[in-house]
Amino acid sequence: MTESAVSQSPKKLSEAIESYGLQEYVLQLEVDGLAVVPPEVHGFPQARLDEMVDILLAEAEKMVGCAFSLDRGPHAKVDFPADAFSLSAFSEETGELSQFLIQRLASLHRVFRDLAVNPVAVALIRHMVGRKVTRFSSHNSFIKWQGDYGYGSSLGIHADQMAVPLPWGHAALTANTNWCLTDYSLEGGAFAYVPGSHKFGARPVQPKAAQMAVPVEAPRGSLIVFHGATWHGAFPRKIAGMRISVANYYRHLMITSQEDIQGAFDRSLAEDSDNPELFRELAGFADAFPYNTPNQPVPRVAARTG
Ligand SMILES: O=C(O)CCC(=O)C(=O)O
Ligand SMILES: [Fe+2]
Repeated sequence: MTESAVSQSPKKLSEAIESYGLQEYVLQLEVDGLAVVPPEVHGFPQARLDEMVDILLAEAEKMVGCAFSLDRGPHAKVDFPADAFSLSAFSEETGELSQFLIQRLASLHRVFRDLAVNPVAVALIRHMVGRKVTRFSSHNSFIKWQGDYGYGSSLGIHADQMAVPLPWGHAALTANTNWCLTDYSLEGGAFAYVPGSHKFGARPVQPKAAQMAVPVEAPRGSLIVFHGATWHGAFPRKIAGMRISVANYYRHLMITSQEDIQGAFDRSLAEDSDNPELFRELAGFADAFPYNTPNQPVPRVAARTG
């Protein structure tokens, strides 16, 4: 790793925070470990978020085998594989699952690549992780419908950077965005989180974590940004219809990514985005690690003189 690859540029970072008027969200992230950014601040058009809903509903139908609609959810009864993993696996409880993920969104359609480089989202994430060291981890959609169980009584509370050994520091090792493509309400299965928990420097402890969790109620089009140490999960969706989000998850470059974007993503797609240069950087295409051929200079015998 070269010195320049890890050096920070706080000046440019604070310029980004200032030029987009993000000071109040930075403060919220410091205090609560989470901030909700309204559409007029992040600037990603509602029409393009609605386009995502159409793409995701069509993709859900392809994957599951029945139609999905916002007011009804799946139009047929669906079964999960017996060993299906869900966040409720953090507890011993079992129940009927009512969500799945659509993964690798940046390969699916340009609109998801544009969302991943939204300058406001990236500025806030870089504020927590570091400007030059922020990379993509994964781009997934949470497709959720009515179901009393949800993640069970634990609310699936976890911290995204939980696999990293303690102690954690102030800087986020990972940081996340959840774009609300539909309204978030308590009854509708809102995101759940524990304000200030990013400062606990600890993994969630139950049942305290679920008792302390509050819903993030926000209209569709809102952007939820949160620190990798923030305790969070979701409430069950008690009402008919669907809750859809896009989770664009970011990481420090020394943390492994969820999706193998460096190795298995069609790099030409980066050029078909709002900001190819930023997409390439966040995708880590030019990073020194991981290497798959030796990358260090090797000395050779010097030319012999006489
Ligand atoms: O909305 C949810 O169900 C949880 C989202 C989540 O845990 C995440 O995006 O990391
Ligand atoms: Fe999470």
